[in-house]
Amino acid sequence: MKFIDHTTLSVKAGSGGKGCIAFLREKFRPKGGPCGGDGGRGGSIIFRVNPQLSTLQDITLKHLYRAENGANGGGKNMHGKNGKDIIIKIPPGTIIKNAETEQVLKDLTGENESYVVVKGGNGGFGNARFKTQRNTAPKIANNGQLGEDLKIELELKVLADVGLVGFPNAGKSTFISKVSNAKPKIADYPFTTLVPNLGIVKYGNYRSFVMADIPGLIEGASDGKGLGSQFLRHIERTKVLVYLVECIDEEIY
Ligand SMILES: Nc1nc2c(ncn2[C@@H]2O[C@H](COP(=O)(O)OP(=O)(O)OP(=O)(O)O)[C@@H](O)[C@H]2O)c(=O)[nH]1
Ligand SMILES: [Mg+2]
Repeated sequence: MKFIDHTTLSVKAGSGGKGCIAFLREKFRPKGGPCGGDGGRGGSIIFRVNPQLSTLQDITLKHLYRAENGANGGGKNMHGKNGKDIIIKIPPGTIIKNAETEQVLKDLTGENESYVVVKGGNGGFGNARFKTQRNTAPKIANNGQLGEDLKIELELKVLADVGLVGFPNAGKSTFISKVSNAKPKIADYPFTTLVPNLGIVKYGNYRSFVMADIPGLIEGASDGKGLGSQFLRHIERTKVLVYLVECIDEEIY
C-alpha cells in the first residue's frame, strides 16, 4: 500500500429539504387545517479514526465528498427523509486543517474518535408549524438551510512513542525489526527505507509502546537533500528520539 501523509479535498454537506405547504382535505373535513411536513436534514460529513489504517491513500481516490440533501416535506405532516451522513475513515494521528486559512480544525488521535467537519443543513418547517390562533391556515413554509462546504487539508503525523533517527544505512530498520513486531526491508544500501515503519515493542506484563523507523537523514536534509525533511513530521510528536550511530566507520565523524 502506498504511504500518503498529505492531501487536500473538498467536502460539502447536504442541504435541508423544503418545508411543505399543504392543507388537509378529507371527505367530511373540508377545512382540515394546515398539514405541511418539515423537510429532512441534509447529510453531514464525519471523519472517524480507524486504528487499522496507516496511510491517507484511500481518501485521495476522491477529491470531492458530497453528502445527500434532505428530502422535501410532504402533505399529511410527512417529514422529508434525512440525507445520509458520509463517514470517512482516517488513520490515528490525522490533523484536519482549513485549506484556505491553514487553521487546525481537529487533531484526531484517539481510537474511534470522530469529528463532524461539515454539518448538513436543517430541514425547513412545513406550514403546520406556523398555525396560530390568529392564522389557522398559514400559507408559508421555510426552505431548508444550505449544507456547509469547506476545502480541507489532511496531514498525517503517525503516532509513535519513540522515533529512530540516523544516517542512511545506520541500522535503524535492523534495530526496529529486532525489538518490535515490524518487518521492514533491510539492505546494505542507503535509503532502503522510503516510508515510515511502525512497530509495537512489548515489555513487562502486557505493556507496550510504538516505535517509528523513518528514512535516513543526510547532511542538508533540511534543505531537501535525500528524502529531505518530508518525513520528520512523523517523529515530531514522539516522547523519545533514539539516534542510531554507526560505530564501525570512523570517517563519518
Ligand atoms: N555489522 C553490522 N551490520 C549491521 C548492524 N545493523 C545493521 N547492519 C547492516 O547494515 C545494513 C543497513 O541496515 P538497515 O537496517 O537497512 O539500515 P537503515 O538505517 O534502516 O538504512 P536506511 O533505511 O537505508 O536508512 C544492513 O546490511 C544490515 O544488515 C550491526 O549492528 N552490525
Ligand atoms: Mg531502513
